[in-house]
Amino acid sequence: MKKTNLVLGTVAAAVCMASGAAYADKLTYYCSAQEDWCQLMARSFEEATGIDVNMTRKSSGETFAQVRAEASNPKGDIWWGGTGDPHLQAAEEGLTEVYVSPMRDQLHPWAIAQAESAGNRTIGIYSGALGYGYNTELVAANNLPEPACWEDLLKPAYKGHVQMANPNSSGTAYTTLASMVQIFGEDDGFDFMKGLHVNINQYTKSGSAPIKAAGRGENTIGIVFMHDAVKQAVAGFPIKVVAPCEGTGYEIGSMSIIAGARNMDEAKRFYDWALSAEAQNLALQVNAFQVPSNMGAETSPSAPDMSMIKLIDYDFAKYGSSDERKRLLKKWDDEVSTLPQ
Ligand code: S7P
Repeated sequence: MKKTNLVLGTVAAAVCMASGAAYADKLTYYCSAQEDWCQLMARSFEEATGIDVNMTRKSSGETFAQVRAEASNPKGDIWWGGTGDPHLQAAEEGLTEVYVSPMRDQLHPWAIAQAESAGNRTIGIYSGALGYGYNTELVAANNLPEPACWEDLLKPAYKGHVQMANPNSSGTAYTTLASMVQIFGEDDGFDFMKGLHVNINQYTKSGSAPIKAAGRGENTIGIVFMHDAVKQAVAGFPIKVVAPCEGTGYEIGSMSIIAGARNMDEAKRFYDWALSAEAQNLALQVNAFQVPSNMGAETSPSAPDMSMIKLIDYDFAKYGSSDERKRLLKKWDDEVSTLPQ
C-alpha cells in the first residue's frame, strides 16, 4: 500500500514537473481534536505518504472562524476533527469542498448521514457523548454533594466550582449550549445556562481544558465530552465521569476539505487515509476514546459505552445550520455571558 502510494506520488510529481506546474508534495492541515492526536495523525500521514504536513491545532469554533476569514484566499487544505456543527455550518456557507471518498462503504451509517446532510462537503470521523467529570478529592475536601444530573450543577454549593469553555471558540461548549436547548426547550435551556453562569469560575477557550484543570486539582467540575474526562481518569487523575441523568447531547466529530485548497490532491489523500481503520486506530495510542467511524476500527474498552448513555436525538441539521448557530451564540453572548456572577 505504502509502495503504491509512493509510486503514484512520484508519477504525479513527474507529471507536474513536465507540465511546468508547481510541484506541491505538502499539506496544510487544520486540526481541532486534542493536540497529541493531531500531531500523531500528521506524523503518521507523513510516514505513510512522504507528503510534508504543516499542522495547526485550534478549537472547532476558532478553526471555523479562520476558514471563513481565509475564504477568498484559502491557506488550509484539510480540516480534521472537532465537533460536526461548525463543519456543517462551513458546508452550508460553501467554505468546504464536495468529495465522495472511495472509503465510504467502510463507515458507520451515522458518519455517512453526516456527509449526506451536508451535500458531501463533510463526513463523520468519530462520535462521543457530552457530559462532565469531577475531581473526587476536591468534592470530598469541600464537602460537596456528588453531582449526577445537569440540574445538579445549578446548586449554590457549586459556586466557583464549575468550568466550561466559551461556545464561540469551542465546539464542546457549543454542543453543551445546543444540548441544553434541546433537553429543556429554548427558554428553560437559556435559564439553565444563566443559572450555570453563576457557578462558573472560568470560560476557557478550549473544550477539554476544564477537565484537564480538574485533573490537576485546579477546578472541581468540568463540562466536557465524556471521552475527554475518561482520558484524565485513565491517566490516573481522581476524575469521576458523569452521564447526566436527564440525558445528553453528542457530537459527530467531522472532517472537511477546504474549498479552493491549494493542495487538493494531497487533501483527498489525507481524507481517504483518515477514514481507514488503520489511521483511526491511531486514536488508541493517545487515549482518544471516541467511537471511530470506520466499522473495522477498534473502540477502546475504556471508551464510554454509547448504548448505555441516555442520548437525545440531537438535531444536527438544525443546530449545525449557519443561522441557528449564529443566533444561539449571539443570544448566549447577549443574555448569558454579560450577567454578573
Ligand atoms: O479530541 C477531543 C475532542 O473533545 O476535541 C474536539 C473538540 O471540539 C476540540 O475542542 P473544542 O471544544 O475546544 O473545539 C472534539 O471533537 C473531540 O471529541
